[in-house]
Amino acid sequence: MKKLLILLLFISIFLIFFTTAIYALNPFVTHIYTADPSAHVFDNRVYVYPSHDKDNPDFFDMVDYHVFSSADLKQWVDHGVVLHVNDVPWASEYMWAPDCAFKNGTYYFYFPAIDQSGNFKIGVAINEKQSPAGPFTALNNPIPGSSSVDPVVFVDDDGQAYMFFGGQGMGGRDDHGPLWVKLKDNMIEFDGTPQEITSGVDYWFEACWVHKRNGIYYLSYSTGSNAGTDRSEIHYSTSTNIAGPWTYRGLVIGMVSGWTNHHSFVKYKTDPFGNEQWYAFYHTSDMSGGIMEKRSICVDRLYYNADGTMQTVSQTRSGTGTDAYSRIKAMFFTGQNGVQTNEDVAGSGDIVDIGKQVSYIQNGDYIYFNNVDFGSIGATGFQATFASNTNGGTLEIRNGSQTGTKLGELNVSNTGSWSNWVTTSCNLNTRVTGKRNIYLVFKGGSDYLFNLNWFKFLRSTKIPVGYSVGFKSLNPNCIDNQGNMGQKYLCIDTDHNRDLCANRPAVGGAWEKFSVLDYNYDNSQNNLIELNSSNNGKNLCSEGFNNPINASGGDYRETADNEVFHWFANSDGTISFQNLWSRYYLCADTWEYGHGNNPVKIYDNRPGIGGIGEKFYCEIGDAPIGCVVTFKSLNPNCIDNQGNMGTKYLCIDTGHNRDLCANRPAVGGAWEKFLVEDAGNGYIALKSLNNLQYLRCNGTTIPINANGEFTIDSNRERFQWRNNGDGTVALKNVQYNMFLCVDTIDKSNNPAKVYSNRSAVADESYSYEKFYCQVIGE
Ligand code: FUB
Repeated sequence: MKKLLILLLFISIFLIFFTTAIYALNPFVTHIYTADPSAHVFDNRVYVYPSHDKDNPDFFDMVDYHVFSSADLKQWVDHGVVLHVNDVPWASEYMWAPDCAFKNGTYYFYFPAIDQSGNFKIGVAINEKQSPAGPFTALNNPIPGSSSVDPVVFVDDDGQAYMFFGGQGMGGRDDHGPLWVKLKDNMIEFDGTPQEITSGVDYWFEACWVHKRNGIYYLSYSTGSNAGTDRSEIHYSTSTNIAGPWTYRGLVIGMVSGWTNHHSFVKYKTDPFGNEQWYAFYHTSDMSGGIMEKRSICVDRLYYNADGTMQTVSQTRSGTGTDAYSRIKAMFFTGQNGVQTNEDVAGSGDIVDIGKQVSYIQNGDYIYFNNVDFGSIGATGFQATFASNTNGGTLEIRNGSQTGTKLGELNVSNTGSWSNWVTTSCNLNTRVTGKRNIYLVFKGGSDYLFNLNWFKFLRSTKIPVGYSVGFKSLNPNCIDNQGNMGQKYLCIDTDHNRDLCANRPAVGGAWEKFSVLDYNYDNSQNNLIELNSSNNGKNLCSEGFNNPINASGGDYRETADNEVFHWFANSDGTISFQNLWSRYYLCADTWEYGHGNNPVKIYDNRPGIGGIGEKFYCEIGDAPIGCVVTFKSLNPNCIDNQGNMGTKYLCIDTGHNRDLCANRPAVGGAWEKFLVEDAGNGYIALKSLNNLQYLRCNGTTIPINANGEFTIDSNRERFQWRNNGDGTVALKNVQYNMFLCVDTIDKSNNPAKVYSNRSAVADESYSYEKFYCQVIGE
């Protein structure tokens, strides 16, 4: 048994490390062509089951399927080929849009293909090992009675599964509507004869998707050319009964760059307010320059109106966010000035060799990428792959705009030809953290300068000496002094004995700040540091095996007797610490060690979370400078200018007096957009994109937005951005030394003001108001 467990562990590790990691940016799969994404949440991850378009297709002659999964919709794993036509006894070709369903402890993979007699049928392949990532074993025969394409399987709340399928194009009949049928409990047979939906599905062509929300069934589908458009759109209908009748509702996803359109919708996790988050998966032909049979899958947010109707999906390039540390294919910029992307990538070098290159770059041109996520440890380097047959030029990396702060520059020289690709790196001038809009600005002579294939940032392996940081353990089994288990923040409260892993509202919030001191005062070349608590001015020490960090009533060593830690930057953006003297790793107590609610200890080489040392997520409070953001107050008692109470968005309408916390349909919606500007010395200013005025507070009694008291640039007010460590931020006005907050009921319906240390939000322990800041993509 033990051997079996070890084998399974080894296989799991193998699967984790030997699958391809890819990152979001639309399209979010760029190493192969993919289409027709069916997304589902299984085991708290999102799994996507797409078609696999060929690099050199002959119409849609696809032969196999890959599966992709992600826990954050940013970082994706390609689980490889999960089913090939050669392994399907009855199929001969055309492996089209698939889907997957879970029932009876088994994952069922449904796919259409052309059988030996040249007709489309729908097949089932099974994974009985409880793995939604496949691989799947095909049954010997297609589902009896099946025909046509695009099967989707919807399992209702009562466990009954239904298949919707069909298409008017190849494999279907010109005049028919979507087909649907119950599946037997065995999930591999129809329970009856498929029925046709004949009304309420206007413009239907193919590509059904069925989902349910608040008791309403949604049937969405591609229109082909039936809606009179050049290319397919996704429309939808609703019903209170899975059997219909269906009511046509209209457009939900507009045309994409190829003729086909095929999609799915999925609910995944909630935002910090507990609101559901819905996502739309679809495909475009952007990467192939519009070739119909070479498509790539994308994901964007999906929003509903209050009456349950769906808003049209905004198709963005930034998708769910771009990871700074993966290869970002240059052609997928958010926007550009001057460049072209009409040449396929070809040649030799370390390149992403499908899709287009950024070419015909001239002096002064630029491309930019919104919402690039650098995480909290940040980047200190940049890398790019380019080719040039001229004298090259310079690639400037700028923050927020084409004239924003220069973060670094890469000198690009002649590589011998326009298709001889060379990869080069440079250091950044500063550590770049948080989410940024990144501009790549090209400078040089009068020739074309160079072609760009991909770039990425290099994660800092240096410790953030001089920064004030907080640490959150990734260990989910940490027990705090209240006996609560979960991921906790590191803190060292002298008043308690078991606070190392508590969520203590210590100095400035839910997490304790430590100043990172360089042990050898040599710019941390050796990665040795001391951590000085901003709470009590003491240094973190651990005292060796089995002794808690903070035992014996404040038995801290004074700064003169510091403990020194070795900082390890893990490749996944976390860090681990090793005590230089004892050689033990810092870790938080875990349940399985059975120490009965013990405080944090130092263990010797304990296989903590994901390795030898325990992993900590290091948080550097940092504003997303250059990004456009919105703020929603977590204060449930905010009253707007209509007298309505609830959590509200921040806005500064000069036309009204009490709009700071109103849900005002301002620029672009119910919320106001602010540009985060760098105001120097680590401070920011917030500029409203509504009226181009700066957010100002004017002290304790004057409301933010009274009497048009806004002034521009020279009088902008500076705020300190504060990362609360729980997904929220607070804003401190540094002129008045007070936190921004919106009015509460106990303040007699006044407009928003800046109060000092006010117990705003329901939780009275906070002395500042929390805002949920959303960084807007494009
Ligand atoms: O991928 C092949 C076909 O293209 C699908 O089955 C259709 O829905 C269309 O997307």
